[in-house]
Order: sequence, then C-alpha cells, then structure tokens
Amino acid sequence: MQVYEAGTGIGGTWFWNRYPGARCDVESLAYSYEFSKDLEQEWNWTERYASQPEILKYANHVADRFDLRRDIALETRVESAVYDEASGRWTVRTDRGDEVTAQYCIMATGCLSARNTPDFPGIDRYRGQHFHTGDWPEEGVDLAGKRVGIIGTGSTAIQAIPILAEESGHLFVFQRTPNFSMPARNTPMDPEYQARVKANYPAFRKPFISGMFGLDFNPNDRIGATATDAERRAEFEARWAAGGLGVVGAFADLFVNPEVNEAAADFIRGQICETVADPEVAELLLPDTPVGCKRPCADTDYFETYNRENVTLVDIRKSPIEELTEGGLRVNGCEYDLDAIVFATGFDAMTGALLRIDIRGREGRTLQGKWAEGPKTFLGLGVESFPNLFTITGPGSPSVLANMIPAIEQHVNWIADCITYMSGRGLARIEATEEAETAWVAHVNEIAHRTIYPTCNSWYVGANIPGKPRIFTPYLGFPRYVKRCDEVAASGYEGFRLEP
Ligand code: NA7
Repeated sequence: MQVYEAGTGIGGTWFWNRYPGARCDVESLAYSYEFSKDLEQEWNWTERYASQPEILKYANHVADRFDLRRDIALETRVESAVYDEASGRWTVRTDRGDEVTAQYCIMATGCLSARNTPDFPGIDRYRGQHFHTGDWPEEGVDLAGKRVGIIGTGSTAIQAIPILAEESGHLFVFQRTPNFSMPARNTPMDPEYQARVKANYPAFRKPFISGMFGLDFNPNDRIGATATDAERRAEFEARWAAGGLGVVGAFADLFVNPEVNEAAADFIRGQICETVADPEVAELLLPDTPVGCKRPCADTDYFETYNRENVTLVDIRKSPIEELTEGGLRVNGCEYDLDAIVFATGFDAMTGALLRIDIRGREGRTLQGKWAEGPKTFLGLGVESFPNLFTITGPGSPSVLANMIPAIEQHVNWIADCITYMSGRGLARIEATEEAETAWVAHVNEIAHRTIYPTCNSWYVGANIPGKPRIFTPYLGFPRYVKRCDEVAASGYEGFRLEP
C-alpha cells in the first residue's frame, strides 16, 4: 500500500483548518474511531467539543499507535490516476514525479478539502496579508492592532469571528448570507462522564449511528405539526439551553414540514434579536432560509461579538464586493482599508478534490467529462467506467450529513471487505454497472427532494461555486444507507460487475 498526502503532516481537514477557533461541532467522544477498543479506552478528550489542535493530536496519535506513517508519503500531491485496461492497473502520478501502479485506487480526498477563493476583481493587486481559513499558517498570525476583514459567514467564519475580534484592532465582517447558529455551550470534559461512556462505548455510539444523520441531535420522534406553539417553544428552548445543534432535532418533521421548520427559524431569529444590541445589526444577521437547509452552525459568542465596539458588519448581499484594491476592498463605492483579509469562503465541496485530479478510466473516459452535469456514483463508493476505483465518502454517500468519522470507517470497512472478497475468489476487477449507478443517483435525489434541503443555495447543492451543476450530492439517511451497503456486499456485490 502507498498513501499520498499533499500536506506536510497528516490529519486532512484538521491539519489544514488551523484558523483561530477551529473546533468540531460533533461531541469529541463520538467524533472518534471505533475500530480499536484499546484506542477508545486510552485516549482522553479534554473538552465536550474538541478543538482543532486536539483532533490533530489524536490523528497523529492514531498514526503512531498503528505504525501507519511508513506507508505515507507527505508533501506529495497526486496529479493524475489513469486506468490501463490491458494490465487492469491504475497508474498514479504525483507532483514529485513518482509514478506507481496499483490494482486498486482509493480516493480519500475529502468532501471539504478543495478550497474556494472567489475570483474577486483586483485579487492580485491587494498588498496586505491574506489567508484562506483552510490554509492557515502553521505558525499563526499576529493580528494585534490590525484592521482585519473576513469574507464569509459560514460555519468556519462563525467559529473564527469571535476570536479574530478579540485578537485584532478592528474586525470588518463582510456578510453575503446570514446563517443560523446555535450556542455550542462547550465545556471542559467531565471525567466521570468520559469514564461512564468508556464503560459502555457501543451503547454510547448507538444513537449516533441509528439517527438519520448518524449524529446524536437527540432526535425527537414527536411530530411538530401536531404540537402547540407553547410546546414547540418549550422544546426549542430546552435544546437551545443544552447547546450544540440539537434545535434541528426538535421535531421529527422539521426537515420536511416547512411550517415546523419556520417555527424553529423564528425561534432562533428571536434569540438573535435578544442577543444583538443594535437592532439594525440584528436585522442584518437574521437568516431567511429554512433552518438546516444550509449547514447549521454551533458557536461560542458569535452573535454577542457584534456588540463589540471593534466589530463592523458589512452587508454585501445587495452590493457585492466590487474589487480588492492595493490597501483593502471596495463595497458600494466605499473603500475599507485592511491590513489583512481572511477568506472564510469555503470549499468546492463533495466533488472539487476529485475533479482537481486528472482521473481517467476505461476507454480514456475522464471523471471531469463523466461528471460534467453532476456526479454519478453507485453508493458514493464506485463509478461506472472506473474499475477498481473507490471513493471514500464520495458524492452520493451520507458523508457530510453524517458524523464523518463513523461514515469514513463504514466506507473503509466496506472497501476492505470487498477487496478481501475479490482476492479470496480470484477476482481482479470490480466496476459499478450503469443501471445501478443511474438508479442510485435518482434515489439520492428523490430522498433529498422530500425535504427542505434542495430549496436554498448551499454548498450541498454546489451553489457556492459559479457554474457548478446544481445537484444535491449527499445521501440523506445514514442507517438506511449502511443497511443498503451491507445488503450489496451480502449479495456478492449486486450492482457491481466482478471479473476474474
Ligand atoms: P461555507 O459554509 O461554504 O461558507 C462560505 C462563506 O463564504 C459563506 O458565508 C458564503 O456566502 C461566503 N462566500 C463565498 N463566496 C463568496 C463571495 N464570492 N462573496 C461573498 N461571500 C462569499 O464554508 P465554511 O468553510 O464556513 O464551512 C464549510 C463546512 O466545513 C462547514 O459547513 C462544516 O461542515 C465544515 P453564501 O452563503 O454563499 O452567500
């Protein structure tokens, strides 16, 4: 096995996203591997929601503990992967000039790893410091006394803004779309709670794995449509007080009934108005999309930060950023002098990392060509015309709508079992069939269209990248998905063509 990694270290998302305030909004004890019972027992998390440095430390611990580094080539970016039909092997080329062949090629390139820096006019002219949150300098950045601009108000910015406001002289937040955010209420880990979880880890993980999102939003079976206003409010309030993303689990129909969703949205808007002192600023911060339609965020003092003297919110919805200048940027004819600009502008999600590699399958077919109108996969694991290529948390799998670590483990286990099955039977080639792929893509869409998800401009539908085909790519329903994957494996990989 040979692993290639572009970074100077391992950890992926948690290696690159070192911006101030970076933190996971899934509970630490659940955002962890379960393949090793010893690992589960020996690692101690220090906070309810782990910070980026702690998760990176965990990833490094796992690499050392299981002696994984010897197979990993760091600072090596894969440029192309080409399938040769005659030999049945993939040839992988890297930016260091390596050229290796392999029977199987597994893309573990991540759902949110291809950074998006919008092509603002004048972007090359700007002379100040500038950073993308997904490539934050390892040594950190001294912003003391500086005038700093941050573009974007997604989950990343919502975590970074409170810290940047504390660290900088003045912070200007350039907001295109206001977002729903809920207080994380992060706390130091209670050692007794951690011990109780470790005493029966499988029982702790169960609700995470059986919930629709593979996450424990403490999902409520109750239907919101039949609850009174007072009952709804009580449920939202309890969840708001508990912290985390629980408000989106308040009622079983919150993602399918617009009226119930609107009640949750109204509740959160009310909280924002109560928190933000200046009514004009509060008004600008009120989201007008359904809750959860864009990725909901968990924060620490996000809305409170707008009460600081040194924070200015600039609405760029109606008047977009006109250009970057030598000394800052211009909006609506007004120039903002900035010593530093932070691009919290997200990622070319789900497909970006794969499509930035030149991947060629049978008959020279390119993945770029095949996915020109949107990604097509079977189970988000295999792609027709691309034999022996697997995608971990690929488009069409739950991935970003699940707890990523169990979602990744489920794919790794499925792929490992598949390869074992193949070699045990003298099989050399596996490829998704066109029929299975077409039916799966239709199924992913059909499920999504029963919900509020496709109704707003999120990265789930690719709306943040100009020109990207608008397709809802993640699969909704982690438990149903796992069952389907298990059935496919048990049936001898129905939906795939297996050949000697
Ligand atoms: P997101 O959620 O994609 O947020 C990016 C933000 O940047 C969002 O507020 C965008 O506004 C804004 N943006 C993007 N392009 C522009 C342009 N051209 N002009 C102005 N503003 C722009 O990325 P994050 O990094 O916050 O989070 C990604 C995921 O990582 C997160 O959901 C977690 O799952 C982990 P928009 O909303 O598109 O109007």
